[in-house]
Amino acid sequence: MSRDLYENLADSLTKKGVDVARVEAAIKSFEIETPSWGYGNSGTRFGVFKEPGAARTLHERLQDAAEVHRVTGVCPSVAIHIPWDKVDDFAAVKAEAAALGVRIGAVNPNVFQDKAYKYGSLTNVDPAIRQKAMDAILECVDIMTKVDSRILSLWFADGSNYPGQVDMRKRKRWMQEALAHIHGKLPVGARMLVEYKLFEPGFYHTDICDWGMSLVMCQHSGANAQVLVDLGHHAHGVNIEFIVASLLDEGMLGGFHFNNRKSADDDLTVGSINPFEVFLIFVEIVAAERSGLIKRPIAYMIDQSHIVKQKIEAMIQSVMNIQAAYARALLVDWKALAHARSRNDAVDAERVIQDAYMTDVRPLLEKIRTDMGLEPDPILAFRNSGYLAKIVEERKGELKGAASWG
Ligand code: PSV
Ligand code: MN
Repeated sequence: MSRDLYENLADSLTKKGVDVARVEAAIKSFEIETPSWGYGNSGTRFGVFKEPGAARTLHERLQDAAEVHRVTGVCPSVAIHIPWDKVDDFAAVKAEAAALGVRIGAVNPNVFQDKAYKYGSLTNVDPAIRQKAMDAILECVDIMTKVDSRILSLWFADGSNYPGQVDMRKRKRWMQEALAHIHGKLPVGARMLVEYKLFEPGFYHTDICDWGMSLVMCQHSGANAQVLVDLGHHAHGVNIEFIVASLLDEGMLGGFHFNNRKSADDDLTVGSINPFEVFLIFVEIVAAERSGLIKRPIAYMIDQSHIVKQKIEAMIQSVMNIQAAYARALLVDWKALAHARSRNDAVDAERVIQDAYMTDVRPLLEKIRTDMGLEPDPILAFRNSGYLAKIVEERKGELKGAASWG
């Protein structure tokens, strides 16, 4: 890192009235959760593509997550997906994670892969299958207690493909009754986050298709239910930052699944296609923070399974992109923005936003990492560590009973 670049940046930011020490402290305490399923082999609808060294078990997935945390310093928690990460002894998993320097974050019940769920889980027309899904989710609630997780993260593939195929209103009732029941079983201090997705695998309708439906479900459930925004789950052109602002205003933004879409639910690296959108989302979050609107921590989680990029590198790159977006949002000149808005001066308002967005925050982030005892470039730190060569060597062959995406 060039110290000069940092000094110049800090100088010019201070001149603009930015409290650089505060910005640095905010970035240092900003944590991002990585997903266990991002470290194992995954695929497209057309097949699973195996990557040398890809994690085969929860144990190996935790090791990889710990490596991401080691080089970034800001990823101390790992989301798990059940049954992909199902093991016999979750108390041991908690201890193992702690020994690796991480902890278990959100628990995600998978009620979409078992053949029984072909026509839905909690909204299946068959009460026995609805019960099966309920049992699977309550098992996850149990696991939360064992691993000390505070978040149950819910996504449902439930939907239909043809007009007339299902009774949509009945299914809405089944879903809201089930979610309210689950809410009642949450461990003390825990929250459930309800994710929406506009389509896939249902192409005619999805039971929880958008943030409005998620919000309705949360409102029917109770005080510990909030909406989860997955950046990949919107139609083209949807203004996600407005959704974020609205949910923040309602106190209903629970968390994110970060990724980037180009065409559909592509799982691309967050900020790879539209970094400006990620920045604008953080502008809304920082604005809400400044207004004291955020009463419960927002869960910042990545939801990406990479095939084209090396999985661990892609995860590190995602973390860096999120940090950069947040750092830039912290540089917005709020006074100037308020002034421009009060005069209906759209040109000046946009200039304020652009000014923050165009700032090269890399020297700032590098300096922060150095302060934290890290290498300034986490990707290079990973590449130079020899970790990848080691896991490629160690993880040869399939493991019996190792569940995964593929
Ligand atoms: C569904 O597309 C989703 O976004 C949900 O969050 C799942 O849990 C995750 O992806 C699994 O890949
Ligand atoms: Mn998701």
